[in-house]
This record gives sequence, structure tokens and C-alpha cells, in this order.
Amino acid sequence: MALERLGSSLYQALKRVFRASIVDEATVKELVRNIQRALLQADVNVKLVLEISKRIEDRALNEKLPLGISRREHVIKVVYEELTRFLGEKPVPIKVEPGKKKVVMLVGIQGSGKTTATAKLARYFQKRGLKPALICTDTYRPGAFAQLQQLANRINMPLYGDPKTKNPVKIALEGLKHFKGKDIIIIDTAGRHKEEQELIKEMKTLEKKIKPDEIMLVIDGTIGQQATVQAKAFNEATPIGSILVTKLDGSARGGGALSAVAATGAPIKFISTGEKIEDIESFVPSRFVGRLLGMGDLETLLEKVREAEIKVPEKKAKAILSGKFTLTDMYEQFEAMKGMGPFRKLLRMIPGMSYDVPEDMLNTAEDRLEKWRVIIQSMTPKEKENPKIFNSSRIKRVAKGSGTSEKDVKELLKQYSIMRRMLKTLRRKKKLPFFGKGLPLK
Ligand SMILES: Nc1nc2c(ncn2[C@@H]2O[C@H](COP(=O)(O)OP(=O)(O)O)[C@@H](O)[C@H]2O)c(=O)[nH]1
Ligand SMILES: [Mg+2]
Repeated sequence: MALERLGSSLYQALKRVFRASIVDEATVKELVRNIQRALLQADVNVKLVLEISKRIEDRALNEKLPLGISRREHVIKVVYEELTRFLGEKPVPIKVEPGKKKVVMLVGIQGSGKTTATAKLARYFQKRGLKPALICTDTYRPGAFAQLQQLANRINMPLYGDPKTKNPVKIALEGLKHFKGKDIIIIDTAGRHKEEQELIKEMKTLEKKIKPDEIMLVIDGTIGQQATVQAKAFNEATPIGSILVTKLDGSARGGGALSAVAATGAPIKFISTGEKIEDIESFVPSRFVGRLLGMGDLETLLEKVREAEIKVPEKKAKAILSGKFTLTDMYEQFEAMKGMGPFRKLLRMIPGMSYDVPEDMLNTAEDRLEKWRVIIQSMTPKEKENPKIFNSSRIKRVAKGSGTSEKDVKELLKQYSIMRRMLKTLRRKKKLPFFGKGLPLK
């Protein structure tokens, strides 16, 4: 996603907070300035940027700390919450129930991605066990029916249309009759217009005659904050409207488009992030922000950070901080991670780790965790405390004892030195996510 750039600048801004030795007014002000810069680069409207900065700064500096939360955690929480609010309330999902024919009509200016989105939406509901069907009412653009037919065929989706008829309303009404038993019917429209007024007028005519349950405006995300004009006109014109923002993969302006639409109060229900039929997702601001920042859901995040912290006794953590990290410590870390979900997921959720841990190390760690634990169990206390003493006969013995191969043991030892090196780097950066509580990190 091209939004990655926004995500990574926001993340870099937060990272400074993770790393700061103390979190004070200057830290918060610097954070806010960096967030502003990141948002402006993503084409977010200046006024909106000022609004969100003010809220973040006010809350981060003045709000009373919730019980058991450090200033640092609180600042991160505030940023997360304000970005989420910035992208709108959690939209009410389209209620689709088996047998209750829900009719959704897609409108939008030419090239915004309606036809593609029609197929994507159908696929979305199909994957959830529902029976969708499509109607093509684009009688304006030659080849429109063929385009949708091709997409529909790929996902085995029934499609109604008639390239020879010129009357879109007639096709729509016939199609609705044709698809009586379906759960959701998605209507693709022509959208031959290049500007809002005409589009809205056309939409109202269709609305009156076709009477859909919901009208979804498809907005091209690459237009950035300009999306506000369409979204505003649309939101005022129909009470049954929702929004689907497309092409968020191809543009650095996606953040601008999303925030502009959200600011009009129009509910964004879906976003599309690629040309493939599967590239659609329901839009949930909190989830979106979590992913944007590369840190998952906030509640889970804070919870897991604390869990991870509690598992390491302070004395041990201090020893590790002061430079000692043995295989016993590594084993205890593995133990602590057990039952906390996949290693990768856990690391992703910890601030300061999500962009730092090399991908291949995550993969290895996830796959080998169990094997490593068994290998370490087969070592003598001396070996665990001082892995340097490993030679080929010791490796052979441990491999035999643990029912693994010498290659496995060597791999573990290599992994151990990688982890040790990583801890050293983290230590230098003054952020040690696993061993945070009560240490000089706060
Ligand atoms: N990269 C990317 N391209 C998209 C996306 N959605 C649509 N497109 C492309 O945008 C172009 C116009 O899409 P189309 O559905 O025909 O727009 P319509 O005129 O509104 O029906 C096509 O080339 C699509 O492949 C998206 O989310 N990402
Ligand atoms: Mg089309």
C-alpha cells in the first residue's frame, strides 16, 4: 500500500516517543510537529491537520493519566485514538441476511473504479457465504457489460444486463425481478460524468426509480483531499449513502482522501487497495490505524506489552540490560511467549519492534520455537550460562539428547547470537520492549 509511507512517517514520529528518556512537553510538541508533517505529505487538508494536532497536544499534555498507564503509553494511546477518530466513526456495516434481498447501487464519476468495485463487493459477500448477484446498467460506455461479465465469470457470479438496451432503469428493474432469491444485489451504473452536480442529479433519478436500500459512492483515492467536494455533495443528497474509496494502493494521497471524506460525516464502508478482485476490505478506522502504524489493535497491544513485561523478573531484566543474555534467558523468553499467540503477531504488536525485526528472523522464530526449547532443555546448566563453550562434541551430544540434528543445534546457537546482538542494539537505543517495567526506559 502506498499508504505505507504515511504509516512509516507516523511510526517514525512515535518511535521518538518510545526512545525518549523522558516524555515531557517538548517530546509531545516534537511528536505533534512530526505528525503534522506526515499528514500534510499525505495531502491531508491543513485545517484538519491543525485540528487533530491540537487535540493530540491537549490530551497528551493535560489529560489525567489513566491508572496503571505511563506517560509514554498514554501519549501513544492518544495518537492512536485521535487518528482513529479522524477517520470517522465505526461505520454501520451493510446488513445482509440470507433471503432478504438487499439492493446496493454503486455510483461515481467515470474511472473511479465502480465496475471493479462491483465485482469486488460481490466477491466479498460471496466469501462470507452469501448469495450475491450483479446488474450492469452502464448502457453508455461501449464494452461496459463485457468488462463486468469478464469479472463476474472469474468469480462465478450471476450477472444481469442487456448491452442492446439503452434504458438503465428498465434493466435495473428487470434485473431485480430476475434475481428474486438472492441475498444482495449490486448494481453497477454508468457514471458518465466528470463533475459532481451532474453525478448527483443522475443518482437522484436512479434512486427514485430503482429504490435501492443503499447507494455507495465510489471515490478515487488518488484525488486526495479533493474528495471532500464529492463526499459532501453526496452526503447531503442522500440519507442512504455510504462511501467506498478505491486505489489506495497507488497513491500517496490516500490519507488525504480518507480524512477528507470522514470529515464530511459520510460513512466510509469499504476501501479498495489493489486491482485484484480480492483487494477490498471493510473499513474499520481503529483497525486501519493500527495497521497503518504497524502495531495492531491498541488494547491488545498495551495488554501484551504488560504481559510480556510481567513475565520477566526485574532482577533478571537488569542483568540482561547490563549485558548478560544467556541461553537460559532465551529459553525463558520462549516460555513467556508461549500461549501468547504467534511470535510474529506478538512482536508486531510491540511498539519499537514492528519495523525493526528482520522478516526472516520472524519466520524462523515462529517455525522453530518449539524445537529450540527442546534443544535448550538438553543442555547442561554450564552450557546454558556460557554458550561459548560449545564445540562439536557438545553439539553432537545435545543433538542426540534432544532428538534433533547437529544442524538444528548450530542454528539455535546462531539464532542466540543474533538475538544477543539485537538486544545489544536495542539496549543502545534505550528501548527494550520485553523488559520495560520499572527500568530506566520510562
Ligand atoms: N490500482 C488500483 N486500480 C484500480 C482500483 N480500483 C479500480 N482500479 C482501476 O481503475 C480503472 C477504472 O476502473 P473501473 O472499475 O472501470 O471504473 P469505472 O469507470 O468507475 O467503472 C481500471 O483500470 C481498474 O483496474 C484499485 O483499488 N487499485
Ligand atoms: Mg464502469
